[in-house]
Amino acid sequence: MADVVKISKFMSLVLRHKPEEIGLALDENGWADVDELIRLMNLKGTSLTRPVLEQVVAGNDKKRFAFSEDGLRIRASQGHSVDVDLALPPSTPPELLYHGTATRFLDSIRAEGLKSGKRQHVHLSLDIPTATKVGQRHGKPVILVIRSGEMSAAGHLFYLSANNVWLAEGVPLSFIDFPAG
Ligand code: HQG
Repeated sequence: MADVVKISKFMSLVLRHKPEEIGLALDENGWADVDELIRLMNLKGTSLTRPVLEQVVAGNDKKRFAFSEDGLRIRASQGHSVDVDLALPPSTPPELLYHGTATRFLDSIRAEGLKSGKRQHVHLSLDIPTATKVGQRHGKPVILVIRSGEMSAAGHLFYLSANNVWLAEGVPLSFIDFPAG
């Protein structure tokens, strides 16, 4: 099992951030050829076969990766820093979404809103427990409430990733509710 987690982490690196690490080509929509991925991962010392890859994709806790319909290509469903166009259609978000962050970022967020930083999008969660886990990765977690319905009505676009993460290009301050105190 540990191997599966290790492979998944390496796949996140190459499919979201550094395909060049193994010499992999991503197309403009972020897809990689499955056989090529397997070949190059093996060349870099990660033993990977199609059945193991299928296990990594199906068993992944956050469903981070998806195969194309014909099963010939694979991509990360969100989280990219490389410039790819996931070609997701804009979707109408629920009235509220949540962003988990760490207290140490609050001053900056209060000054400029949520920025996507190195990634292509700001990631928003459907519920508070998920947002709390996201925030915990950075320090003491704090949950911001995003008035996404209002923001969408004001013309800002939202996208829903294949693994149910809401994505926005940024979140202006006026749509963020900070916790009291
Ligand atoms: C913060 C994981 C200062 C932002 C998760 C966050 C997610 C600002 C950090 C996915 C800021 C960026 C993404 C501003 C935003 N000033 N800090 N103006 N605006 N920030 O890791 O959302 O496990 O790039 O609050 O589950 O934490 O990898 O984004 O704390 O879906 O699949 O800057 O990664 O998924 O951190 O996480 P990140 P994130 P995986």
